[in-house]
Amino acid sequence: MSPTAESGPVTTVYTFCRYCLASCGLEVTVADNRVTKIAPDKQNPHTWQDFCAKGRTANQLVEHPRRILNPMRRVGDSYVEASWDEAIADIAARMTAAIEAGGPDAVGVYYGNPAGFSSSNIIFMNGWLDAVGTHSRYFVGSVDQNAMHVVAQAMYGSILMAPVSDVDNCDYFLLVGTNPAVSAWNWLETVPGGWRRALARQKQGATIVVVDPLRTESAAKADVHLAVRPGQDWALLLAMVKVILDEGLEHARDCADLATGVDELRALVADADLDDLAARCDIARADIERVARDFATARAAMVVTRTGVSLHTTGTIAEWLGHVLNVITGRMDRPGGRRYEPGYVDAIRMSAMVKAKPHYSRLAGREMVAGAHALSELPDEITTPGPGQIRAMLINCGNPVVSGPDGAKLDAALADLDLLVAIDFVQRESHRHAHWLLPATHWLERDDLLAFTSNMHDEPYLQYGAKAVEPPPGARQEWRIFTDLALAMNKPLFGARGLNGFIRASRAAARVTRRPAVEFGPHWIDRLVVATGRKFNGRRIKWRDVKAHRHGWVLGPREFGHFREALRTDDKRVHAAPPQFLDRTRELLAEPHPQPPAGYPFQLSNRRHRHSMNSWLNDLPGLHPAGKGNDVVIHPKDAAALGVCDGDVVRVFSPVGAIELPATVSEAPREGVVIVDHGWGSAVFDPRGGGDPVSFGANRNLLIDAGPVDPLSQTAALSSGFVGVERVG
Ligand SMILES: Nc1nc2c(c(=O)[nH]1)N[C@H]1C(S)=C(S)[C@@H](COP(=O)(O)OP(=O)(O)OC[C@H]3O[C@@H](n4cnc5c(=O)[nH]c(N)nc54)[C@H](O)[C@@H]3O)O[C@H]1N2
Ligand SMILES: Nc1nc2c(c(=O)[nH]1)N[C@H]1C(S)=C(S)[C@@H](COP(=O)(O)OP(=O)(O)OC[C@H]3O[C@@H](n4cnc5c(=O)[nH]c(N)nc54)[C@H](O)[C@@H]3O)O[C@H]1N2
Ligand code: SF4
Ligand SMILES: [Mo]
Repeated sequence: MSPTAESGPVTTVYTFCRYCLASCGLEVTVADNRVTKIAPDKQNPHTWQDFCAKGRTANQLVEHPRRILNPMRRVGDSYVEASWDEAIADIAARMTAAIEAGGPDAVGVYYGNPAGFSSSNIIFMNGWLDAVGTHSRYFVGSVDQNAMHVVAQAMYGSILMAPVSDVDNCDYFLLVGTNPAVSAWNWLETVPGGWRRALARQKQGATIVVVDPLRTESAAKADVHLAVRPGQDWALLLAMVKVILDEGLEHARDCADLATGVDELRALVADADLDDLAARCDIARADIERVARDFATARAAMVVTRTGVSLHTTGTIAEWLGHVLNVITGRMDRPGGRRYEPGYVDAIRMSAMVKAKPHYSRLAGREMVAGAHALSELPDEITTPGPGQIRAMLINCGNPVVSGPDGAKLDAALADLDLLVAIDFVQRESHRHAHWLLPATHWLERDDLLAFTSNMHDEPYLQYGAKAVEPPPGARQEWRIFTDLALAMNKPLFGARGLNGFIRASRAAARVTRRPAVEFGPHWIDRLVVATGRKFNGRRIKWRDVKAHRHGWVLGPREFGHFREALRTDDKRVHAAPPQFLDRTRELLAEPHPQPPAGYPFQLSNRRHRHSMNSWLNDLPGLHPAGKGNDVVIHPKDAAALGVCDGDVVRVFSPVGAIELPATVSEAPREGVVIVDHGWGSAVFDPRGGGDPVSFGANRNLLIDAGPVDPLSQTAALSSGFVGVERVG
């Protein structure tokens, strides 16, 4: 029997951390329904080695002094607690009124990164959105991984086709725009302990190349560090493709058989000039040639691209060229390269079953990416009158005023709504104008299978995310909130007629039989997913075996040979040169070299820290000393020219905003680039106690213009906008 919170005064629960996709196995000690200790679960066969202070202090968020414990309704400038019945009834009535006045698109949603760490949340939220029939869907993709989705769709036929890294067999790592020493080896894939494993390969002779404008913790350990100009990875990677194709270093068989479009690539690179590309990315031509040759001729190699590549207006092309390098040098589905892990659930097939008609945004006219529109479009969609104008909005696990471009513009738009609902633990910056705050449960307080990340792990792996403690009585899981809203709005959940009646009946049956499991909920879906999942050793996985493997379960060996069968392109080949990417690259080649606009001579880049998780852990005293904020890191030569000394307070400004923060003078960034971590400057309010909001550091995304975006991924220049810097006082 797996222990639960009720089974005794002191219990140990084995589960996993759901802050990041490293998914570290945890051993959680519980006494009286309180978490007293969180340690790595060293019996977990797949993942615990990345275990960090964020996981260790997760109970501090559960016990956050400002945690919202019951639904709270705004009355004037403050909040009063209300019952769930009141909350659901009022929200449903106001959303229904918005729909009656303006159609289904009048109701919008933004869902952030943590939503992806709860299958029940994502599935039931989409069920509710389909019930409402709204296209006003916004998510974190346009400020994170959209470039990858666009590339995966065009090259492999599915937005979810995410190749995983075979780190332990790799001889040559080309890591572009990623800092795995800090962020762990994860994005739309996860290699637990990936950075240590790469360093172990390095000890055995492997080469690590890090491409990053900042000398990061990872760059410091690398054999080669290329300090690229922000946003110009596309030029660097295109130059490498050119060297490889011009010198005949490609993998002939894969170029002829696995991939289509290699001739189009040859034509593209024939039109590009190496010196021009080298000047754009500001890496010496000789270094580019050397790395390209070493990469192409290494026995086993991989390119890995991440947020440092995607968060620019050139992000999709750079992301694409990273995949191209892997494909043309024969790195797909080969040891030491990038593999496809089928996992126990075929998420690609599941996602292909949802056939949505393309939708173009009302004002910008852009098509959805991965089922959602771009965050940069949201403010105008709220404030511009006309059919389809958003009047009611729900924020599910997100802080878009801090995570997205031009936070001030979004903040003003959110203030203009007729209804803003936030589901979260605490009231943060983006929830400032909320009419309703709905208390969420933490992953320590809920069970979840998290099945659809199954093929992102670097080996077939399954762990049931058991809850460690019961949530506060007033908190609710998102799936329950979305189901209640669908029922109250009389809209059929999942757009499935008859389902609402069935849900009501199952609830009544659960009450009568006093068996909560009888109620329709995500546990039904979890069981179905496992029962219909892939076979291992010729047998289907049994639910009781899932529960029995408390420390997690490696279902079988890492296998090669699944990549081709997973392709969803019509011809089952990799499309190495999608025409829209060729066109966009030619556009970029025709553009003049990047020049800072007058008055804004620096490029603003970003980095992460081990103890921050985007915007949501920066106020925890267990992770950050009180009063700590972010700083702006400036190269000594730039600092000298500005007359700025280490510790001085400076103003960083752009055409759309300005922030003040202390300067750190350091040789880590390349000249002309200043670094400010995102995620800071988010107020944490006190809707229950009425205390003043607390806020640490500055929101650097106030400086990012939301106007210019990558036309393919719809991402703004989050990590390459131009700014000015001046000393204050
Ligand atoms: N300039 C710049 N901007 C960036 C980035 C960058 O590198 N540079 N990185 C981008 C990336 S990669 C990301 S992922 C985004 C993040 O962007 P977002 O996802 O919009 O923001 P987060 O800061 O992750 O905020 C998540 C919120 O969800 C809440 N939350 C956590 N767990 C739960 C839960 O289980 N239920 C509910 N209801 N709420 C929960 C937290 O309290 C927090 O308020 O930021 C992006 N923004
Ligand atoms: N500790 C911690 N871990 C995390 C997170 C966190 O917030 N904190 N967030 C999680 C999430 S949501 C995500 S998406 C992943 C992200 O994982 P990563 O993408 O590895 O995230 P970062 O550590 O920000 O690394 C991005 C690197 O890109 C560099 N960079 C910036 N601009 C450019 C550029 O133009 N070109 C190149 N080549 N490099 C550039 C930055 O200097 C930075 O070192 O991390 C996850 N893990
Ligand atoms: S936040 Fe830390 S403990 Fe949690 S999964 Fe990521 S690396 Fe592991
Ligand atoms: Mo992210």
